[in-house]
Amino acid sequence: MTFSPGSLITIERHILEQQRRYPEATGALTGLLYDIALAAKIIARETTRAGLVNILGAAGSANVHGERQQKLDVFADEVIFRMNDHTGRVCVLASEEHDDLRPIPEHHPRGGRYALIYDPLDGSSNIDVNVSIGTIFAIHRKVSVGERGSLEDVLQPGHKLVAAAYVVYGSSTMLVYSTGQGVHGFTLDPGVGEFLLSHPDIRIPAAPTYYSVNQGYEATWTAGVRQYVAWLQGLDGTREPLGGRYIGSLVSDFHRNLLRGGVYLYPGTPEKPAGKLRLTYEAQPLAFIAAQAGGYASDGLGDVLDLQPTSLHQRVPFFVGNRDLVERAEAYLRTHDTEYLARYAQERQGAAG
Ligand code: FDP
Repeated sequence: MTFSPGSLITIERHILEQQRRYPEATGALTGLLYDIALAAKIIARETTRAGLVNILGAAGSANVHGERQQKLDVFADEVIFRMNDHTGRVCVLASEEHDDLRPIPEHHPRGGRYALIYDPLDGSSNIDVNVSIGTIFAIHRKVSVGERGSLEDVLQPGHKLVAAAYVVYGSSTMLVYSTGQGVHGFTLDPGVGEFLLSHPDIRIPAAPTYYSVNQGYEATWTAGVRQYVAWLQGLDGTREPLGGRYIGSLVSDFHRNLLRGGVYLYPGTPEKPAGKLRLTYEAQPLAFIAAQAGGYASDGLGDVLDLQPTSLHQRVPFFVGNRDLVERAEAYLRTHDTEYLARYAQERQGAAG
C-alpha cells in the first residue's frame, strides 16, 4: 500500500500494513515495534516536563505527586525494559545503561524471537539545557539455541538487523523506523497521543547541506580528518562550503542530516582509535537507517554494517551521511592516515580475535 501525503496514518496502521507484505509473519515484530512507539510516548511525556522538575519537586527529591524523582535516562531505561520484559516477543535485552545483558525475568514468558538493544536517552548532557535528545533501538532476530537469549543474539553485524528506530525529543517528538523497507518518520500529536505519518519514505537528499563534527577536538584529529573537514568547508577551493551544525546529541544531529543531507563524523584519534560512539546501540541502527535512506556509514575503513561486534559496549569511529561524502572521508583517511588506520585495524582485529 502507498500512502498519499494528505492521509492520516497512525504508526500502528503503518506497521500493520508493512507486516501484511509478509504472509508468514507472526505479528511479533509488529507488536514489538508498537511497544517501542508506546515507550517513546511515555518517555516523551517525561522529557517535555524535565524543566519543571526543579520548580515542582520538593527540595529536588520528590515531584508533586510525592513520588521520588529519577534521572531521566534511568527512567527511560526502565520504561523500555518494563514494556518489553513480559510480552514473549523478546528473548533478551541490552541497554547502554547496563554493563551486562538484561535477561527476561524468570516469571515472564521466554522464547521470544527477537533481541532488543537500545540507548534509552542519547545525548543526555543536553537534558539540563533543554536541547533535543533521543532514543535508539536495534532489533536482531534470535540466533542462539535454547530459550534464553544470549550475547550471540546481540552481537550480530548490522546488516543482519531486522529493524532499527530512533526517537527525537525536539520541537516535536518524532519516531523514525525501518524494517528494511525504506525509512518512515512519524510525528507525535500530543493532543491525541498518536504518532502520525509525517515523513513517508525518507531519502537523504543528493545535494548535502551540513557537516557535523565536534570542532572543539580539532587538535586531537588525525591529518586525514583535518584535511577532510577542510574540504567540507571548501577551504581547498574545490567545492562550496557546507554549513556546520553540531548539537552534540547524536540522534538529533543524525536526524537533521538525514532530512537535509550531509555528513556526521565522530572520528577516532591516535589516542582513542575507536572514538567515542558505541557500535551496537548507536552506530549499527543509525547505519541501517542511513543505508535504507540511500546513505552510507563507515568506520573509516569500510561499511559499519559489516562489522562483527565483539562486546556490548564496543566503540567505533563513525562517519555517516551521503554516500559520496562518507566515501570521501574514507579516501582522505586512506591517503593521510595509514599509521592511524593500521592501529585502529589492529585494535579492531584484536577485539575480534
Ligand atoms: P552524550 O555523551 O551527551 O550522551 O554517545 C553519547 C553522545 O552524547 C552523543 O549523543 C553525542 O553525539 C556525543 O556523545 C557528544 O559527544 P561530544 O560531547 O564529545 O561531542
